[in-house]
Amino acid sequence: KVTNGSANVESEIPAVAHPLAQDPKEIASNINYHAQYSPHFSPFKFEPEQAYYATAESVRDQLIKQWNETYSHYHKVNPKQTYYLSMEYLQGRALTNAVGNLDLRNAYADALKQLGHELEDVVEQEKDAALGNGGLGRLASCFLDSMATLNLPAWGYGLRYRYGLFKQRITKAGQEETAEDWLEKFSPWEVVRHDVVFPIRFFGQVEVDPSGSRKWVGGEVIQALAYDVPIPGYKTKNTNSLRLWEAKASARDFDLFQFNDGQYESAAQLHSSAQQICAVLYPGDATEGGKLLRLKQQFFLCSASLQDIIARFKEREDEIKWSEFPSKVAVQMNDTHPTLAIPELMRLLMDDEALGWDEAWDITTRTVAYTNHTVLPEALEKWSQAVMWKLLPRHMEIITEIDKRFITMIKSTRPDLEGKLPDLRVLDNNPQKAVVRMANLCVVSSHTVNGVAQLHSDILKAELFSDYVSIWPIKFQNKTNGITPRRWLKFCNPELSQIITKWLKTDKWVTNLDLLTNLRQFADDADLHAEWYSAKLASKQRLAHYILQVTGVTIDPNTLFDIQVKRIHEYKRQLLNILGAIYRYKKLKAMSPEERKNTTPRTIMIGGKAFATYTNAKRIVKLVDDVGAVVNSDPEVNEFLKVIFVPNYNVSVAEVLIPGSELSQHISTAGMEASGTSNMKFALNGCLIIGTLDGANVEIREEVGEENFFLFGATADEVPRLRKERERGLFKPDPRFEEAKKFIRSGAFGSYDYNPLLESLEGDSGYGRADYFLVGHDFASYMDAQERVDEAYKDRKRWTKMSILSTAGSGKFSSDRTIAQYASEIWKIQECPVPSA
Ligand code: GL9
Repeated sequence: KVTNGSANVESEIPAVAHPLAQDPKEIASNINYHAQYSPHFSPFKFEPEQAYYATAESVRDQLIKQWNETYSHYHKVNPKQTYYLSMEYLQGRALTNAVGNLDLRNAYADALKQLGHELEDVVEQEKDAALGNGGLGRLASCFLDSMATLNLPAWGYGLRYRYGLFKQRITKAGQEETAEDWLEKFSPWEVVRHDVVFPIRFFGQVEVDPSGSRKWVGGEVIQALAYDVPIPGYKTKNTNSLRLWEAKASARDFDLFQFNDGQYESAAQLHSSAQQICAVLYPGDATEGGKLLRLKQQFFLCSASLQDIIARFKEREDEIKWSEFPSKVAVQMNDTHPTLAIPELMRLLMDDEALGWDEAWDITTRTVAYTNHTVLPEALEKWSQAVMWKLLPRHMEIITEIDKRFITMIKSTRPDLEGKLPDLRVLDNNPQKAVVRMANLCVVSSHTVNGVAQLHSDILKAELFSDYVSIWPIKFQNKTNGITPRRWLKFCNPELSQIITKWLKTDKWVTNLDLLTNLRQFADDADLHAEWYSAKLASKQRLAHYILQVTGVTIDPNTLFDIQVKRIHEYKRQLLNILGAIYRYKKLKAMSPEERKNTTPRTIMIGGKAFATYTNAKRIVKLVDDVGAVVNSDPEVNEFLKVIFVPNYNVSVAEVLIPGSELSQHISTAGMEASGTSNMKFALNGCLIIGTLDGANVEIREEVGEENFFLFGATADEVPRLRKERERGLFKPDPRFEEAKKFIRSGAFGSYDYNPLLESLEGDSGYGRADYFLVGHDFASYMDAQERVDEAYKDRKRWTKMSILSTAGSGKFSSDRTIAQYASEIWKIQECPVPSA
């Protein structure tokens, strides 16, 4: 018998590698093989950590086989392929997802049992790959899963950051950030490709030869080295790649002479400059700082990816016809971060492949498409022209030419828009601060521009991009976001998944999520209600256990679990949530013990990371934690209310929180959240939403039915008028709102200085924009909606029915649907399934 602590010393299971083992016994041998022959640790130890690495390597063998077959199949068929360019991927953990998609979960669980381990404990050893900030990065990861599952020939391209998103700790001072070392040991999910290396130039100058052709020379040249991460589809052979670039200097750049001369730093100067490029994930979400480095990162991604794409195009054509490039290549830019793909493709076509401007422009504009993910003005990227001329002189020439030609086109075809040219141009030549407007460059150069939810796409067309719409009416589309039902239901909530499969008499919903509508016919069935309720309770217990582990606070699974998890941002209005909680606490305090018994007991959980220099966001984190400390230790009311700040929210924490939630808050100021995607995850897991008519909430409410959605707040078209009225002092606050603020001022939650937060609501700060996010305006309708929640929760039958209908109405929000629409309406690519043997 194997004991936990040595797999290969006492084991009766031989160490044999069966790369494609299906049978638990063979899989166990295979895991054993890796424990012995890929000895990253002493082979005499087989604790969960070693078991994790050996298991991951065994799974990787399975993936590599499929991966090679996929690559050679695509190579043979040579279909049009999509290349998804993104500065962010929030992959989370890979093991559960990989064994699930390979349909080997039970076999691996059995195998590990034979080796003395539980799969559940082993998967916990894996660190999250957090190469992204939030929704935008997680969307990219859901898209990769769907592209592989739909057998689409597609690649993800990104950067291999040494340190991903920071780890958040909550201390007396509030949020503290530390580096998250996801590569501390190593990642078994990446394969370094020493044969895939491209030179990336920075700085330098443009040289013109006698024939007049231009070339970018000089400066510094750094190497981009590929690391590939296999992306398995669900129950399909197709296994695509996420190719992450790492920056390296070559040996040639190491000055041995200088080094021997004792000049260690200058000898390795390019090495250290290379190391900086992929050192950290840019914190994103509208920030200053590290600008040049960020621009270098963006160019590094674009240049390496396009060189790779062009190399593959050339390799697969017998005779190179550049005009066919757009029928083999679709490039999708995930927000404006990879905009430099546009001038870089132009440069490669003109300067390296000797094409003329018109031909290169035609190819580029038929190849690239752009997704916009936000209308927040501070997030619309603008790069200093001066910095760009220095770092990328040839690209600035090209961008200037694009700008010039756009002006000429407007003057000759749309003289009515001439007056608007200063806003529509790519270059903003304001002498104080001349910049390149990346969104404008994207719109001018892309064949398609899309928003990420219907409301957001409508706002783009009516406001941000309205004049462009009049120039190119068919360029603009909507692609409502989606989430992968594999990670976000089947794997994270196996209890509920089994119930769904049982009642639908099929598990086809996993790849055809619309089938969930068939649950509607059972929405009143008492047996389903009993099963549904007990699955939810089990998930709540698991969540309560997790909360106890990470915060030391005991929460009661019989209370209403109310969750808001997302990046901390004023527009997302965590402040509205906590003010509501404060009012609830105050009211509970004023009640008699008898009265309290008639209330709906709640556990409010709030989690999310605040960007390190976003002080108001950090104050919100501190306030939530302070309120929790007071409420949770108040014996008079803590049976009826608890407030928890959930630390270090990330993908794997979400996988515990979402199945265990009953109410979730998506309460952004209308018009500001482009889509939101966690709203979809909660709804899919039978959680009800309290929310505004913003982003994808609008569509979720349509799908689940308005009676199953707790709606409140101003609508997007009312917001501008309300802001004006607020500034003119026409706003009459609800007394409950005043009471909650007063309670904070009274010092009830400690002596921390909350005045800046309160002032942001009241407008006597230097902002000049009183309560820009309309927390005060929406407070009354928010509290009314919360009362409707309390009432609904008292009736378990009613609540369970609403919960079932919520899941039943979530079919539309599968990323399979989203990706199928991108494939047919933007990329024009077809599936390319790898034949089975
Ligand atoms: C975002 C939007 O804010 C979200 O509403 C949207 O759901 C996602 C995906 O389309 O994109 N845009 C954006 O910059 N972020 C988003 O989440 N920010 C981060 O990812 C931090």
